[in-house]
Amino acid sequence: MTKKQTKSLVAAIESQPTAEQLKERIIRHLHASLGTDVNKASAQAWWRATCAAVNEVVYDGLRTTQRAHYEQDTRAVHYFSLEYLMGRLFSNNLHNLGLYAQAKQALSELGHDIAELEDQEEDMALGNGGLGRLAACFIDSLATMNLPAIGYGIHYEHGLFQQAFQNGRQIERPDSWREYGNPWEICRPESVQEISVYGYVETVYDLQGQMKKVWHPGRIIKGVPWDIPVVGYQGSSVNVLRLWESRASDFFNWDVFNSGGYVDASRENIEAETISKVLYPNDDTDAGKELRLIQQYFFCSCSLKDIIRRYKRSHGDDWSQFPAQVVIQLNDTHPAVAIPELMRILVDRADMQWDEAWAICQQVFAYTNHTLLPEALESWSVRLFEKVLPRHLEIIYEINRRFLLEQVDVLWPGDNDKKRKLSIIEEGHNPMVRMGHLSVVGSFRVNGVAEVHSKLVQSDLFPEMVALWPDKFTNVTNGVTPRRWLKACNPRLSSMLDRLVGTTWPTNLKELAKLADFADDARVQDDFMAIKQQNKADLAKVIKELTGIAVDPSAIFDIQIKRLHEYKRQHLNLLHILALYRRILQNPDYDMVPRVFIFGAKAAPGYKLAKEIIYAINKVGEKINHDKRVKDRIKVVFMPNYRVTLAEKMIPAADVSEQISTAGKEASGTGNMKLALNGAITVGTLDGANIEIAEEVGDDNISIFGLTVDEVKALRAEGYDSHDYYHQNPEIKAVLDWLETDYFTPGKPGELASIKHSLLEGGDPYLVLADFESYQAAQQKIDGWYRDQAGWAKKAIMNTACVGKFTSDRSIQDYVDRVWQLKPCQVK
Ligand code: T68
Repeated sequence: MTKKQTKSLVAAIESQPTAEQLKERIIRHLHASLGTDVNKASAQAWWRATCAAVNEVVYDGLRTTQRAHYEQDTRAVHYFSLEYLMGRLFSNNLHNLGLYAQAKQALSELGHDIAELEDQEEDMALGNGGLGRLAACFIDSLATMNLPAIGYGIHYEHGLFQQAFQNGRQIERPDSWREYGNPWEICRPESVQEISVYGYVETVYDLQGQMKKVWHPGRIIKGVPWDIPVVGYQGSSVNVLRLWESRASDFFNWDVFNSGGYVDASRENIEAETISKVLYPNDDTDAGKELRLIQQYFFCSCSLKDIIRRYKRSHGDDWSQFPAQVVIQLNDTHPAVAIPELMRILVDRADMQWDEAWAICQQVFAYTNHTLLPEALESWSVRLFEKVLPRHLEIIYEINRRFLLEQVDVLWPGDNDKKRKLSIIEEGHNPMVRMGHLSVVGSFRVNGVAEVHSKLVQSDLFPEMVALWPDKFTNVTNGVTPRRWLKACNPRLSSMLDRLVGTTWPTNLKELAKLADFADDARVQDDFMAIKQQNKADLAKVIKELTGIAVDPSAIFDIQIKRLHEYKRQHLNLLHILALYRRILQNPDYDMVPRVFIFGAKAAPGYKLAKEIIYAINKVGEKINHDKRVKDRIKVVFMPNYRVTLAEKMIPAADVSEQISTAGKEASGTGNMKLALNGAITVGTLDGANIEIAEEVGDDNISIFGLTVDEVKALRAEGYDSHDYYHQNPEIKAVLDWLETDYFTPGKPGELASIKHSLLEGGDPYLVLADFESYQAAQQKIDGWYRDQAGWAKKAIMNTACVGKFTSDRSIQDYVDRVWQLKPCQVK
């Protein structure tokens, strides 16, 4: 082949395929990869063949990116997260590659509707909620911004459970997202790692009389990496998400066999394959289970070894450049065990002095806090830690000993209270390892995820740590990727934006501000409302299919989508619905704009009250939806199996966004950002990122209610008694008493009583009754606003125009500036 021919071949490979070329590739893959034919291929086969055709482009980008990173020996961020809530990748990859239109045309010429093929894909639901989805948005932004990055996590066989309703109650079914394989992942047997757990530690002395610790593991487990290419927008970089699958190690079987009696002793221990079997379905509680600790250690150890292998390829045994090349972001404390693991590798395996090793650790790790809820703060029983990771416990003790001696005792000499409070080990009958403390001590930077949250992390959670290291703490407000959460999910609005503000907004979301100039323009208002109307009509069809409930797209679509939790207060929403219903029954002509209240939420399977709230919403909905007297002024819909794919259909159709957590409890929220971006008006408390959304959109364009963080604290301090509200507000009393009757559960009185009890005898820990009246007023405001359609359109437009700050690209840039100190790497 001549030089010229080679050049043109490379150009052909690298250039974007046309619709015609895509068609050829799809058919080729139908034959050569799927072993089927156009006449008999199923929709699934067509989808897979299209994925394979797309992957030809993806893999090109992957190779080029990896070569560029290797040749330029770039500093990279390593995002450690136990969760990635990716959703579907098909249309996302097509959009980011700029191939959506071509693929749509190619498939249509082949007789297939692209939307139908999209439905062939299972959601990749390897996460619970906000934290996992944030990780997915971040890796999208990292690739788009050409930043060298790799995401590390677990290749769960079963992601978050699938939810169905049986007589209104949540039932869970296992999720099997890759039962028949997944076209996006690549197995990398050449990068398998082995990790150890259990066993005991022996103290030995070498020939120089130096003491050494030798860990004799009880079990060795193999970690097999699966790579998911992460395609940046507009064909920039293609980074990787590397997920570890656990397998039994061949080596281990012989070891155990040879050690005789050990087999019996270890029988109770966790089987290797179990480790990556299933995602823990708790989004905000710490279960403290052995398998969970092993999951955390398994992926941290595999990932660290992977990072070190790659580092050594360029730097051999010279560790001096390690902190310059590697930064590791801990997504909450879940991967905090990486800190003692890196210490173990450096001290025990690389024979480094403690001080030198610790200096490296403290330059490499950074920690993001996502919650202040006490029940979500991770701590592990020392006894369990010792059983699973005996050497790591010793290392944690040593980290703690030095920390208390060299830091705490220097600032507060002889102050044992301070030591007790700051110790990584919580003393007591059952001593615990506090993972938050470990994360702060072992990191060079700690951030919260919204301004108010970061302040509370500093003032309420770690005030003494701030005194020790004031510069360690910072804020990075969360963001969402506008590629998935506007461009791909809301094509109608996207085209309108392209026309009005230009086409660069997907990578420069502040451009949306130009839309504000059109907020008073009657034509633009009409177009905006017409698009919303069409999106609502689309959602109405989905609602009908999934629930059988007919809803009118001209009603207000009022949406609350998030995990079910008392602090998120879906039951506050429910009480408001009940109050409206009661008003209608008392006054048949009650004047309100018709509203469809739409919920989407999974409850953790073991969270009883959350499940009761789902049941109550379903039962109240059944009654109201069938009550002729309501005359369709209220509909209540609970969408089953809420997940990323459903969010993509609901968010573009929302008029009202419910963000009603108790102030101080929601670290940030990200659904609030997605909904505002798509022109929904927020009914919200001054909590998390709601505060920053309010700052951006202005008071006229958001309906704020409820106690502030300071007022919540003051009310608690003076002694909150929810009974006062029950007795003083007849509407509250009536709706709570209603829940105790059999009105919504004929023949079964008391079935919904647990909500009332939690709000009265239970003390109403999330101040639902305290905020009720103010919530009603905020909802009344919405009703008034909606009556003026032009006024509403303006508010909706202003929401889209003003939330450019909340792109995850800005969050990532903040991490780059405040934490990672990374440079982009131009790939092409
Ligand atoms: C969420 N946290 C925050 N946790 O609740 C939300 N927890 O305010 C914030 O916007 C989001 O993180 C992103 O910062 C979670 O989603 C979990 O999912 C979780 C999972 C396991 C254990 C504890």
